[in-house]
Amino acid sequence: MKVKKYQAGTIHDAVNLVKQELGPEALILSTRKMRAGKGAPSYKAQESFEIAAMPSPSSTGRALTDERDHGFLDSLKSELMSIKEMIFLLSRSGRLEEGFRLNPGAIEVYGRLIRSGIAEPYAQLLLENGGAFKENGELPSKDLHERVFKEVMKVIEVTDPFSHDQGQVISALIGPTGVGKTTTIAKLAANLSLKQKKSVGLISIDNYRIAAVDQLKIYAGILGIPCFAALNGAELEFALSRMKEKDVILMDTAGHGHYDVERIEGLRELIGNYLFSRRSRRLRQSSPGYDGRKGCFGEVGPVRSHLVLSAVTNELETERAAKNFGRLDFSSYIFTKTDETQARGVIINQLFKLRMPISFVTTGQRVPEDIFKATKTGILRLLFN
Ligand SMILES: Nc1nc2c(ncn2[C@@H]2O[C@H](COP(=O)(O)OP(=O)(O)OP(=O)(O)O)[C@@H](O)[C@H]2O)c(=O)[nH]1
Ligand SMILES: [Mg+2]
Repeated sequence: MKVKKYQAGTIHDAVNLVKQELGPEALILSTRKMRAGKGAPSYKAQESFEIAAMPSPSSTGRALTDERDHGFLDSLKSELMSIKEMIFLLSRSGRLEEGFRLNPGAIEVYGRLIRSGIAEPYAQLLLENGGAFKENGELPSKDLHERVFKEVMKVIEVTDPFSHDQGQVISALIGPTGVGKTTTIAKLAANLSLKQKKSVGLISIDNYRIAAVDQLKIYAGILGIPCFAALNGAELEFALSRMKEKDVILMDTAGHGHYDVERIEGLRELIGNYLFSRRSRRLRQSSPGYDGRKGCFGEVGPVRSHLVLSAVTNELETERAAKNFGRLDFSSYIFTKTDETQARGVIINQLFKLRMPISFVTTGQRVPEDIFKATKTGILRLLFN
């Protein structure tokens, strides 16, 4: 495959040259700025831009003969950018245009961020913070990639709700309907009891679907752990008191449409007194029965809630869900269904909207395999591999 170089006074003109000669499917290998006089042709402009590109293999007429060809092409394509994509990015880069003029290599990194599903304003911010547009700096593309990845890592915080050794841990999974709360509880219960050898109990407080309790009871039966249904305050208190000795109690809650504020409030009435709450801690301090050390009322608790969000939900809905479920003072995000999309940037977009640690990420329907404890590098891999 033949690589050709194109030079012009502006990045747009260089792109147009590639497009005219190699067509919109051409693949861009590199972009760089050249200073006038140093091997650059004598354009009127003081600097010029060079793009190395090659025709798309599918347009050359050469048949892709074997699997290796396809594999090579796939990996190449995921690294490179087509001329169509570059034109698209340039046309939408707005205030970044000047930045791309200073450092054309940044376009490749920007393309990678956008392809991962990170929204444009956040992608721009990450590039800026990574130093892509410093006056004096035309960073080699590899360095810039690394610096921008570091910026992405700075946005990610992680936590493990079950790691600390402060007595019983009670976790409630909350979130919109169908995001995978019950399945995630089953995965967590299996991993905690079978791998980490902790004693685990389950409580279902789904009072909207009869089948919901059965779904959880089936998992509990397989694992040989107790499971209680609690549809009101008294039943919840009973369930919690029966499992006082357990290391971990996992609470499954009914999925609520995130616009259904009334039902979210209903759930808060049920578990609110047990909830660990950062926000209302000060307000509660003087209330009778409040244990300031634990951060909740009563003998049991605190219950920490974790918001389950699907990676296939769009950015706006995810933000609204986080806002409305914020009434339940969640302590972390759990992102599910990351296997159902390749643009997982919704995770980063949500962190920009509301910074909160991520505890777990799920990657498929298999119980208990398809889950991993959130780590910065694990999430970075998920986003860019
Ligand atoms: N592809 C994929 N599917 C998942 C994942 N997690 C859960 N699911 C599937 O999503 C569907 C809904 O899962 P549930 O666990 O019942 O979801 P829920 O949030 O408890 O649903 P409600 O209780 O009705 O609100 C099931 O078909 C699960 O197998 C995941 O990580 N990837
Ligand atoms: Mg459920």
